[in-house]
Amino acid sequence: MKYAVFVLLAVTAVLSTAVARLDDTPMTPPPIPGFDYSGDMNMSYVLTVEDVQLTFMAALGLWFPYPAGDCNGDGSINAADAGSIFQALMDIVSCYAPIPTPAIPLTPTPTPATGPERVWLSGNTHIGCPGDTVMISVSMENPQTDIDCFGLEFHYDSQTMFYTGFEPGDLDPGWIMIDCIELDPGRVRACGFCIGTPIPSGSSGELLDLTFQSICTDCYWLELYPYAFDWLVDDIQSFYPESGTMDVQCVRPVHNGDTNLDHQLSCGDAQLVFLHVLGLVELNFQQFTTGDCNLDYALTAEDAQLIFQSVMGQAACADPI
Ligand SMILES: [Ca+2]
Ligand SMILES: [Ca+2]
Ligand SMILES: [Ca+2]
Ligand SMILES: [Ca+2]
Repeated sequence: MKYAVFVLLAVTAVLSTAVARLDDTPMTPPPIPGFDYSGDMNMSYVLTVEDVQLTFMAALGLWFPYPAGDCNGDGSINAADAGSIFQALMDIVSCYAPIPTPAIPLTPTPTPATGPERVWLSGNTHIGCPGDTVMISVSMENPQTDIDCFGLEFHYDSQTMFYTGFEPGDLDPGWIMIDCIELDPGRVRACGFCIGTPIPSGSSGELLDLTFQSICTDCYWLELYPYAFDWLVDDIQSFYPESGTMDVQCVRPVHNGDTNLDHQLSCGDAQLVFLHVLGLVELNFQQFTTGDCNLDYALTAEDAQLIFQSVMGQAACADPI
């Protein structure tokens, strides 16, 4: 009995110490002033995907409910705020309040040097014929870092193609939110986050599969167009962004003789081929393939002659017009 009383007293003492500690320690560290309703949940003076992730976690009770995360300004933090911050990242909406201006201007993050952790463009990097679908993948290698939150931008020449859509790649860890949007012509921004199950360090594979449509009507065969990655943020901010070039390869050539692309066959087409053979006129890849009337993958005086004869009804190009 004496022993039981002692245990009870000891338990009471431990409990009251714990309660006293709880009273001394605030549940939420005080927020930095000025960030309320701005969406900048980690109070870093910039909006990145981590702000969405932390707000989502706050809505689930897994993170401090700082008023910074109350993007829609309705006095509470829930998944809708996370959605609004995500849309703010995509330039679709703005949060209730702007992010405060830092007292000391932020220093721009230098582009990371080459390293084992990197992001690059994989797969087919040919732009193709006008109207063709161009499918490319954003690949990633993360030997050292778990990834549960990322943002990046893909920059390309908007004269060659336009963005049509995306799918998560084979590295998909079960994204809670993921999206890609063309912010400006030639600038696609991608954002995604998950909670609890990151892409584990030591992975290598495709982060995103992007789809474009070629509009490269004035492109020349094998002409090179540069692309670059930019705005690598959150878990991939120290990753090396590999830039490169895409080339033009039209895999659906039509050898119908219509070298000037006016949808009819005339002496002008034969003349254009002849001028090219003489080195007086440069032709783009589409003109080159249509001019190759005899389908020998070369543009010669023979093509000019054959086109001329086709106009006169005495011959025919490999493809009908
Ligand atoms: Ca932030
Ligand atoms: Ca809210
Ligand atoms: Ca023509
Ligand atoms: Ca030819």
